[in-house]
Amino acid sequence: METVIEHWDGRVCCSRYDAETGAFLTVAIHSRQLGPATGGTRAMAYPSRELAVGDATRLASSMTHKMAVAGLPMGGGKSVIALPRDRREIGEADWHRILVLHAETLATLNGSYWTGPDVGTSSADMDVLHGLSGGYAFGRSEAAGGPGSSAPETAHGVYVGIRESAREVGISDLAGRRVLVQGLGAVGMDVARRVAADGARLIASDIDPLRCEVARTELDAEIVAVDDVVSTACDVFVPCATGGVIDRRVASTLETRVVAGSANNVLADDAAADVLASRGIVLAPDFVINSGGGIHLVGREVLGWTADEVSLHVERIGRTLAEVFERARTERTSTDLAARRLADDVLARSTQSVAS
Ligand code: NAI
Ligand code: PHE
Ligand code: K
Repeated sequence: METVIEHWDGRVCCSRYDAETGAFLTVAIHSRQLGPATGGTRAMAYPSRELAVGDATRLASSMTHKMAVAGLPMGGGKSVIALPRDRREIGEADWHRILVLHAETLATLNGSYWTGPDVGTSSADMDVLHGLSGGYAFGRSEAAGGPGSSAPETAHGVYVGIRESAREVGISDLAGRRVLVQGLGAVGMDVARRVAADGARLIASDIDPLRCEVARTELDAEIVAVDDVVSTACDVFVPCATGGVIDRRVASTLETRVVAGSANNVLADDAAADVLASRGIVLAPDFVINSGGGIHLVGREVLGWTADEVSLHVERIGRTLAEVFERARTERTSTDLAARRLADDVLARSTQSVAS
């Protein structure tokens, strides 16, 4: 049988199953060429273990690109905890047991990989993982001596990236523009507030009606049903929910000029980026525009930066995107490929390849 690993150029992928909770845990280390691998722990239900491993490996590769393009001295990795049911339906005791098992793997990897928060995990979970693993978790709560959530700096970077991407299609001011935010979570709601403050006409969607209600009453957002998002016309589409939103078919019908959001692996297939490019839709590559959270975690915890220094680095996402767009123009490629080439150049220049 052909497996997902056959299509992956990473270094380590290890999984374990826990019969007691039904959790299937995977850690993927894609590269350590620039430094120890890092990437968050994602906990959610998956239709199959194969899909969970596929998500871990793809997301780990993306982390390698994210760290390289952001100029951070870290490699790429990711953890996926495939749960037997929705995260909200996992009891406290089971969840704690799952964290204990994950921490055991982190301790075994002994610093080759550092985790952090992602979909389905929080700063409080990082407090537990840090304590039980021997310190291999970024993003602990401030109460536990950590730098707190990565979401605000991720949102900051996405906002900077939206502005730069809009400029690329000739939109210098968001006032009066239709900005569609998919997913009103920690990042999406923050981005929605920022664009609303600029006078954008906010359109929003979430599977959680309470979050929609907040956006409607506080930000005057027009709410669209979850299934109608990709067929709703807008100037800027901001995917901040899960990945895999834009496949070849969606890319060929999307009514927008810009795609710029935080969702990791927003493209569902290899053709989607080319289809967007052929239609003149500017895509801000996910691993560039959503790097603010990684800059916050690695900046504060590895490089000793202050919050202000983190903020300054996050502002640079705008210039990096401008460089990606320029490269896509001159090399006649999609912005996604241009950004990958930028990452590959950084990796090729690095000489610290012994541990890779
Ligand atoms: P979150 O879990 O706080 O928010 C996600 C939101 O999306 C929730 O409100 C959820 O109800 C909603 N949602 C889920 N499926 C949906 C659907 N089909 N349609 C509409 N809404 C849907 O997560 P967070 O932290 O805001 O992250 C959002 C995305 O950004 C994720 O893909 C994450 O991987 C990515 N990201 C987050 C970073 C961070 O620092 N928090 C950093 C880099 C990427
Ligand atoms: N999970 C987030 C991301 O995908 C934040 C994160 C960055 C977590 C780096 C760990 C390490 O960017
Ligand atoms: K989270």
